[in-house]
Amino acid sequence: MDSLSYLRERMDYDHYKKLEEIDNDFLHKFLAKYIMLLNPSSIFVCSDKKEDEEYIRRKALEYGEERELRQKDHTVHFDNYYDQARDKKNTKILVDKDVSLPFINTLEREKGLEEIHTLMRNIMVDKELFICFFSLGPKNSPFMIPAVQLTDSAYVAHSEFLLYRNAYDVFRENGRGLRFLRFVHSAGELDERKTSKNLDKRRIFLDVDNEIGFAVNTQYGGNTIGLKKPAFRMTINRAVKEGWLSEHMFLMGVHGPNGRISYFTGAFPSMCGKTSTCMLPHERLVGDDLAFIKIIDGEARAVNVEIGVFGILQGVNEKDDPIIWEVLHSPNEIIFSNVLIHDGRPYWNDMGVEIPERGENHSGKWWKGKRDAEGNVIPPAHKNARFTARLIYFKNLDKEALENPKGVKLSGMIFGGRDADTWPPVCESFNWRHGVILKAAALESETTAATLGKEGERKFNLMAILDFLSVHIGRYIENYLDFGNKLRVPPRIFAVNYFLRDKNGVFLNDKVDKSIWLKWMELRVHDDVEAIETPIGFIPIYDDLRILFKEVLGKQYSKEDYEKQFMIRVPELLAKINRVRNIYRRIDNIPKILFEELYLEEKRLRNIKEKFGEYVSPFSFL
Ligand code: SPV
Ligand code: MN
Repeated sequence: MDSLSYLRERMDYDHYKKLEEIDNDFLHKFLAKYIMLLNPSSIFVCSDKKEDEEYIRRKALEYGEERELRQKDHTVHFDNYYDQARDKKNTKILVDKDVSLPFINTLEREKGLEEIHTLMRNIMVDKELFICFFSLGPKNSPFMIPAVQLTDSAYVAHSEFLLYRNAYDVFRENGRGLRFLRFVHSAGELDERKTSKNLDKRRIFLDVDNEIGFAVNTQYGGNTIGLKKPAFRMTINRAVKEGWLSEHMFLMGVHGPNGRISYFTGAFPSMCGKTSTCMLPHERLVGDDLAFIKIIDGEARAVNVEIGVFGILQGVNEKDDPIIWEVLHSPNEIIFSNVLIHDGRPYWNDMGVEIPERGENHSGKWWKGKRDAEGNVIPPAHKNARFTARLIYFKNLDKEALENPKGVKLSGMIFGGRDADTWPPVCESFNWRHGVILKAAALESETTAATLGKEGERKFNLMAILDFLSVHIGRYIENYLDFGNKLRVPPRIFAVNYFLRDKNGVFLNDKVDKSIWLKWMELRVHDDVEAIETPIGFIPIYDDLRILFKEVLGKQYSKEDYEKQFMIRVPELLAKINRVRNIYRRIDNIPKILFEELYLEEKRLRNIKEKFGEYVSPFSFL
């Protein structure tokens, strides 16, 4: 039987019709194959019509994956207690036989497909399958990548309606020959709380070469929302093949003097200040998680891949995060996940208001002091509790930048991690290749609650992308180096560190200081201020920061603070170079430039150590 006839047999005519109208045999074959395998009891095909989206929302409630809250259009979703973050261990990139890639959890394609198909066979017999069409990047633009999602989770489909542009029209109007990504997800059997039950059989397998991703027996968004992190593995692969960049980065506009706006991307590992930076109330938000960067007319231009936010709640409070706070407290369509619910209202840790001592959370019925099976006290909300919301709700959204099919001109790229003792708060690289190697490819960060596993360990995390890397690391770096060479003027590359501490473990900066570093970087990309040359790059001049602290925050910035923060810590910097070099030395096919740049920086550091000692005041360089 041909695919269309099979599809006709399996679903109501209205839904079949929506598929038939798409002139793409490859799509029909794919759908027929997986419908046969998953064997759902019913099928719903989503077009871009509002009523289809409403149907999904209704189903999320009806099937109990979401519940209504007191505020209209607010819902809560719970993931299983042990399904609260990305599962790195069970996420695998499917590869050809005998291929192994450094840092990447791989599995031979044939074996992976067999395992996942076995797990998925008949998994939807008593479930409804949703088929949805979305786009990564703005539609009708050089950035657009269409995708189709199959899922039995109305929560996952609902999340995607908040996070991505509908693209059924793209499939219908340009179906013939259309190249698109494919995702197949099943939450698997659910328990009485409607959370995935068979976590021992949780698998996230990504066949990057064939651009198809699978997730099974999990609901957590980072595993299941196909267009988010599963797609990211595929777009990294495409980008490297095609000579552009697909990055784990926010995108934002920073206001400069005289109405000027300059755009920056920022790469930070999860929970290291990425969201709080791009959400700064006086700047312009474009995206908070994923960016595509391409060369258009010799310029680096960037877009947000998404149109929504799957953001962290922990620590979000009215004072520090006024914009997010307002979004969360208005009648917007929002999904809260893994928060505490009391009296129909959501609560999360460190939100700056009194948190009730009982309610319901990711562990079920909850009371203060409750312990889990391992004996750990369960906090009110999970550390990785999140909200899902559209960007249009955010007051500081740069709507034009979000929608511009040509993206925005990129002036600077920022890299930052959680680092207690090595990097200064802000530093500009000497040039593209210095930045790519020493700020981006040498990025390290302490682990956080965004992934399962131990927290607080310093880990190598180049470009904050290591969790998602799907190609050989050497090729990935080489693509970056080449990208800069093709640009008329490459974006400046900066490193920031919001987590520097003194010997007693006390943070050396305030949470709000990050706006100053942004303003300084904005001035630097236009050469409006000079800077101090150090062995690791350019750092700010004290007087420029003093003025910015006064103007932007109304704060006195003392020379003592500046000196402590911008001290060049030679032993720590040298140790870092050693760590990073040792990592790359063990890998084949790393561009030579990487070792050259590390060597040069090491030499510069040794020179100043001889001249000024181990801890060098920024004033010494004047
Ligand atoms: C991250 O952890 O980097 C996130 C959330 O953006 S997740 O979707 O889980 O990846
Ligand atoms: Mn992310």
